[in-house]
Amino acid sequence: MSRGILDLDLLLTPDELAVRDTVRALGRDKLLPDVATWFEEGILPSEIPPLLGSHGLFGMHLQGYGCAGMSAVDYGIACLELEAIDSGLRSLVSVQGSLAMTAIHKFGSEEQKQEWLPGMATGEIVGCFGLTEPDHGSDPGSMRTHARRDGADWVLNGTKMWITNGGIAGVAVVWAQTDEGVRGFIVPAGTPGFRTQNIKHKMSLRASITSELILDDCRLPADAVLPEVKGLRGPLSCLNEARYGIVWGAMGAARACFEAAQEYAGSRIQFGRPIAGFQLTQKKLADMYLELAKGTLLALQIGRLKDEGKATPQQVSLGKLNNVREALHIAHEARGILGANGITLEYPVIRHANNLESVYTYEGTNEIHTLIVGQALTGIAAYS
Ligand code: TGC
Ligand code: FAD
Repeated sequence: MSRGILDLDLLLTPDELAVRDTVRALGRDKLLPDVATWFEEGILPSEIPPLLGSHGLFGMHLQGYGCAGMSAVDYGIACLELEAIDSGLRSLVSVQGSLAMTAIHKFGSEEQKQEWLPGMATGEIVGCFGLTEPDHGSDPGSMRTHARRDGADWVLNGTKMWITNGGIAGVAVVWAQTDEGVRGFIVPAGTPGFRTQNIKHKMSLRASITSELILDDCRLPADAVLPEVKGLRGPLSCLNEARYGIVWGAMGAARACFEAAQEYAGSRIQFGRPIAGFQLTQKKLADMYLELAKGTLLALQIGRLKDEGKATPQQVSLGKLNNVREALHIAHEARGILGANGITLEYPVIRHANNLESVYTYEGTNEIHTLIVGQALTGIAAYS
């Protein structure tokens, strides 16, 4: 959040402002200086997970097992500040904390929690979350990956696609069809029959590793299954947590683009005056600020509801739908204001704009969240 016309800082407590300042300083000092290079080279340096872990950013809203036990609003603010640097960094935190750790925390046995969560909280172990498949994205209920019993063991076969952190993960949470419905499995890296392959040639989310997970007669012991959930409700309830982080995070990317455009417009002279002095530029900046402020208020409202235990999946969908769509508009407008400079990595705008194309699609596409909101408004499901 930034002061701006509305002075939204007034809505935050001193503790929340302290979280904001800590993560903002981490981003400014340790991440921003190199993030464009990571994006250009398509890498995520191995020291980043432990760095973020040392700041308590993994599973920061979870209780116990080395997690920071912070509020939903604290977590949202951290997502915003990280995504103001790069969506790939927020993705790392979302997938680690809100998807992989949350699945184990919510649905794992005590032994599974003790074994995996402390190392994931420090970032020593990276986790990934395999739901999407090559032929089943928006409709994960049709997944083909399956697990069958063989004595006490489970044997998994199938392919997961577009999996953030896959190639660097020490552990994968993989969702598979079974005779009892969809179940979650903990698959340690190095398990025979399990391998990953990184996806190349991405033009978006380049400072993030995205991979295919291949399970070929991958044999797991009986205690690899998450015991506390059966059915699609399992993965979908983890998605609520990660989608919530995106509601805030998207406003971070939007803020970075808005600030870059505002500053550029003030210093770029054309026709003898700053381009900020043209009415057309002012309309763009006014509209961008308006959507940034409205989206941040939406995120805060959902966060406050979440901290009261009242946030619904439909509210989170409303936030993801609006904030990612508007962040993408803001990024596109900012890119235009920067003229030719808008297409280079010397400025953050094209990087954010490209990243937001992924954010628009993952964690439920723009269309899927539209349909979730449509169903909430009409009572009629229109997915199929
Ligand atoms: P449907 O019949 O509606 O529901 C099946 C069961 O799930 C329950 N449920 C939910 N539970 C908790 N939270 C939610 N948001 C839930 N939505 C549904 C539902 O109550 C039911 O439970 P039960 O016990 O009655 O069986 O399922 P459907 O097959 O019709 O699907 C509905 C739809 C389309 C909304 C759902 O499939 C969906 O959300 N699709 C989008 C898939 C998606 O978002 N994938 C994301 C993959 S992970 C990712 O992208 C990570 S990106 C990296 C990063 O975050 O940075
Ligand atoms: P599709 O489902 O094939 O959709 C294609 C188009 O059709 C979209 O516009 C969609 O909105 C539209 N469409 C589909 N169904 C309907 C409908 N009923 N009505 C109207 N329109 C519809 N997945 C994971 O499991 N784990 C991860 O860590 C992960 N990380 C990702 C990282 C990146 C960088 C990306 C790009 C994706 C990641 N994903 C991950 C996958 C992501 O969740 C899926 O891409 C997403 O759910 C959409 O699936 P799809 O790409 O197969 O598109």
